[in-house]
Amino acid sequence: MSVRRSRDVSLLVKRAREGDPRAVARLITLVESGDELLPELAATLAPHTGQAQVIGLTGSPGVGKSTTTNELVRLLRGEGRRVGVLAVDPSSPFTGGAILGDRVRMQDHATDSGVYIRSMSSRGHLGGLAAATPQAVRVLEGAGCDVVLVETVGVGQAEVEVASLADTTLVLLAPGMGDAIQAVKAGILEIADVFVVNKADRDGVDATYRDIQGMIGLGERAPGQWRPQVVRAVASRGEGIDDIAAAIDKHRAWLADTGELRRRREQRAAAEVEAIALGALREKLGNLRDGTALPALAAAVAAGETDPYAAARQLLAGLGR
Ligand SMILES: Nc1nc2c(ncn2[C@@H]2O[C@H](COP(=O)(O)OP(=O)(O)OP(=O)(O)O)[C@@H](O)[C@H]2O)c(=O)[nH]1
Ligand SMILES: [Mg+2]
Repeated sequence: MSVRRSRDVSLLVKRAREGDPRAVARLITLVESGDELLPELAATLAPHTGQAQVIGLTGSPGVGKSTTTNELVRLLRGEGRRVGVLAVDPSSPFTGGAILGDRVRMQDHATDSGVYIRSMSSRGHLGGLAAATPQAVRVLEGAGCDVVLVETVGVGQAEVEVASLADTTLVLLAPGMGDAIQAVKAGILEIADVFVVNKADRDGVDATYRDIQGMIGLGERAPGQWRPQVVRAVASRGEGIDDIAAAIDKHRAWLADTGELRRRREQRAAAEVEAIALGALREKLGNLRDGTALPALAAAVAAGETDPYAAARQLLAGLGR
């Protein structure tokens, strides 16, 4: 059977580890669609994961995430590192047009076998993108990527969740978009390890830079806590990319020195386990609701034969089965 349609998880993982991009694509498709093979896939990948550096990029539409990603890929490839890129669209239920744009902007690396670029949407995954993305990151790790870059459009809570799966999260801003204020409102300030004021070739860059520094200054930080770095860039000209990389390295060193890296990863794993468990519970509960258990209990409660707490207890007991 062709790799593109294979359901042989061991074979696919083996091929992916050998660098076959079609096997990687197939595995991510399985993740994206919430395939029933996911538990087996996760188990097969587990021994090969936990080492890659995960970097998140988020920010308003058009702020320059893909352009910056493209430049970071170039830099990382120059260092000989294998790179995976996930462009995650939390808003679209299917793979849409924005993704095409990403392909175009990242096509510099289209023929480089050390780079794997993939767009993702939350087509069918039980826990949505927040649950699917970490699995996709694992696929890329399992396929031998040293660094995984995750790009998400900053349009709501989803990107906060997705960005929080990264070791280091970059939040991109651009002059004149009111981004600094928006960032604070959307709770982005809390997830940003590095702010990139992109499009620094435009008017108003100094004001944006000051705004964001001001916002950071207002935040309370215990001694030794990370203070978000602010870097200017003109991604479309490849300017400031070294500074972004330096800020990422600095954050990486801080993560390692303070034990925060491990703490973050464990926190993430906990969230992931919880999301999967909740997804399974919700599904079971849905089955109960559609079945006979809930209607029967509801009738009993409505008739005063039992109380809602006892009924809920019975319903929960039914979930264990
Ligand atoms: N002037 C200027 N334009 C830039 C800069 N960086 C990126 N652009 C342009 O901004 C546009 C959007 O860039 P993208 O990298 O696609 O932005 P994005 O954040 O990935 O966009 P979405 O994925 O659609 O949210 C493109 O036309 C880029 O060429 C920059 O530093 N200065
Ligand atoms: Mg993009």
